[in-house]
Amino acid sequence: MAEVLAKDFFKSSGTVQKLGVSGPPGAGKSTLTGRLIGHYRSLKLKVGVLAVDPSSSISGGAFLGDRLRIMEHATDPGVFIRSLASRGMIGGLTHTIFGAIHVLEALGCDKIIVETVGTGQDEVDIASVVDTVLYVTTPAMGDEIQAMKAGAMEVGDVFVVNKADLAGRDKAVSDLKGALGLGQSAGQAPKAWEPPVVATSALSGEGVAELAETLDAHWDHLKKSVEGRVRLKIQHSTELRFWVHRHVVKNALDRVTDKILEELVLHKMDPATVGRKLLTAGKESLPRY
Ligand SMILES: Nc1nc2c(ncn2[C@@H]2O[C@H](COP(=O)(O)OP(=O)(O)O)[C@@H](O)[C@H]2O)c(=O)[nH]1
Ligand SMILES: [Mg+2]
Repeated sequence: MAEVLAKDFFKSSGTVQKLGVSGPPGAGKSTLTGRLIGHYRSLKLKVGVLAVDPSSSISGGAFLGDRLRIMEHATDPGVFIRSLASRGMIGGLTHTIFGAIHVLEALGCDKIIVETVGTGQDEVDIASVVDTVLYVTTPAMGDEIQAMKAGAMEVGDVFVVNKADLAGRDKAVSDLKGALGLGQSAGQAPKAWEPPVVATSALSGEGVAELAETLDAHWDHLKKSVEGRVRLKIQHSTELRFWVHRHVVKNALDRVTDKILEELVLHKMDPATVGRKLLTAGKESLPRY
């Protein structure tokens, strides 16, 4: 049943822009997401929002705050919000994220925003889920920019210096531009899309309209170049990988019997041999109970 539905939902996939909002905790991702929702709603666009919950209790408090900021749009019939627990999946992105995106696509959302906790490898993973990655930082995060992992630099399509109402905004913007420029080695052909840096104050709304324009420009760029198709293929291959991983692992592990475990204990077999049999051979070749 779920798969029949999923097949239907998938039909609308890939037609609207999926935005990923990434960056360190506290940068203002949720506040900015709330602003973007407001901006798109003022244009009468339908917006889908996925918040990937950090499942750890440490960030639980922060998430409650997130909820409030995004939830002020929860009663708007043009906004669909869903939060997903990350359940310790690699990079914090849950395997249900693609399914949730396809539902939002099928509901006719014009923009889909995915907010993730931008720690560790997250920045890299969000890039295989969405079309446009926003990397949010702040003037107070100067050191963060210095130390920013090459991964985040490469993955961001649009960089945001949020909290532009705070001191140090211009320096942060130029530092970030400098750091982005450094990433491009001499002699390399200029990229078709140079990641712009936009200053915003999610608190006041300043810069949000400009940010939205920049995001639209990136979507135009994707549609007009091969890059859009390249990204869709990355997304589909990631979704496929999640699906196959889940099903193959489950099928194989469902066939582990106590008899097999006994044989491992007695050293009649070794884990690699059993593993290979679980993946390749039918049940017949494995001891059963
Ligand atoms: N001064 C200032 N504070 C902001 C701005 N945007 C967000 N904040 C505050 O920064 C804190 C973290 O914001 P939040 O959106 O939860 O960050 P997230 O962890 O990246 O989602 C909150 O207290 C916000 O009110 C901004 O543009 N200016
Ligand atoms: Mg947040």
